[in-house]
Amino acid sequence: MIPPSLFNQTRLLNVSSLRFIRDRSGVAYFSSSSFNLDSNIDSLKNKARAPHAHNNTPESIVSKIGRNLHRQPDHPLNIVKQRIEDYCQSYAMKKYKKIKTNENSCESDSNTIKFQIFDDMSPIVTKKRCFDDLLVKPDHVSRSPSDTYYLNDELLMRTHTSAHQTELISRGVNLFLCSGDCYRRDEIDSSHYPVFHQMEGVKIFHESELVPNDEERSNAIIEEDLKELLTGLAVHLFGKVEMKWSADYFPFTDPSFELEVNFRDQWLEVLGCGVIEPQVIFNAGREGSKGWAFGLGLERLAMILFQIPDIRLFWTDDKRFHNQFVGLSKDHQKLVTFVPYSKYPLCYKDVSFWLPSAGGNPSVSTYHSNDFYEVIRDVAGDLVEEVQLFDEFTNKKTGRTSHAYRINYRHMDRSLTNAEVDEIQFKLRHELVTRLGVELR
Ligand code: FA5
Ligand code: MG
Repeated sequence: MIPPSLFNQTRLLNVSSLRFIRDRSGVAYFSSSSFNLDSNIDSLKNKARAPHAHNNTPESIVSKIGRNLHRQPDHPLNIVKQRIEDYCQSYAMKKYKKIKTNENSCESDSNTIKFQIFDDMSPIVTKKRCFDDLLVKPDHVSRSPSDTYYLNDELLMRTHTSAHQTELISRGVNLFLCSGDCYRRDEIDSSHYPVFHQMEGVKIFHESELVPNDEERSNAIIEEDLKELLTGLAVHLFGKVEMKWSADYFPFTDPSFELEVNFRDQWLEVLGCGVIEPQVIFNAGREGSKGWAFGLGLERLAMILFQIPDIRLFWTDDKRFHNQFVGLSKDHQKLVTFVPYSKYPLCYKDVSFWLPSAGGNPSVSTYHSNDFYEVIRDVAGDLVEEVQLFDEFTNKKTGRTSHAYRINYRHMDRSLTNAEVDEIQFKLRHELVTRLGVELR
């Protein structure tokens, strides 16, 4: 018999790509790829752990591989994912006509009328798919090991679901939604987490939907459709909320936009999107085609939808969190407002240090604040709610720079004792010296 957890996973899969595999106990299941069963999660994790001089992916990150929160029934990320998919399908049914490419073929029928859903593509991708194909310049900061978890010189943990754009477009998929866990060495606060979930949407237009030989008008049609879909989605999810479109920049789209939604009196960026650069489509082997793409942050949307105040909560095992969402993966209308079950006291500690200097030159430093955040995550995990740089100065005589940070500690499920936090802070100070070479002040 298929265990319930696996049944739930297989139930969500795209039937066309099912295949038969066998797990370690000899029980056979259907799977859409080799990545959604425990044994394959293990092999992904082992791949991520393989020693390499440029592997900068710590165990705290590797342990998140295969959690697949976006596919767990009744998890808020799964609920929001399903609601988006539902909305997009109904938009497609209304708006996109079936297109016959020629009299004898209805090849594009299934592609254009419904979004194809992908939600179990491997989070380990090549540098080519994640950056090169998307025209991210070789020296762009998003590629640097201070921002990205590398496994070796070729493979990395995907930093965005856009890493699947050229692969899927090259396979001839013209309308798709692709969700998955993404990994970034990022700052620490209530709306950033090093592992988060995105949903990519892509539509490649058929030439009959555009204006022949008129790039400007064709791009206007693409842009209008993109914004209509996404504005409609925001209204569908949230009803009346304050939102604003702004111009943005991505190397793989032009023009590019971001959408922000007002959440608890702050603007929260929920998505990036734009008209796909012709060169990206060329890289996918589909020269001359045109389309749009978007990337949604599923945590941010779920935070707004359910009023979840802290991004760390998505990873908790606490029943007081999960019980509040029971049944919602099936019931797409029901609205739930998350009721915080606790707000345990905050405990903050400050740390200040001189940055390490490079090659004996005090005014040049190898230090990157993302390295600092990573050490904090390794030592204190989810106990850290927020880290703020509150003082920075350079000593004119020595040329050395000092940083002072405030670290807010708070457990989501219980109170922390002062002694407990002191011990973590002590360990942290030690690790900062040994791993980053800073001089504590
Ligand atoms: C991207 O990742 C682009 N790939 C989006 C895109 C796709 C643009 C297709 C154009 C076409 P950005 O870095 O802004 O863009 O991230 C998109 C969304 O992911 C953000 O709006 C935010 O909602 C979410 N996000 C990004 N970083 C984090 C993080 N550390 N924690 C939680 N959510 C995050
Ligand atoms: Mg952005």
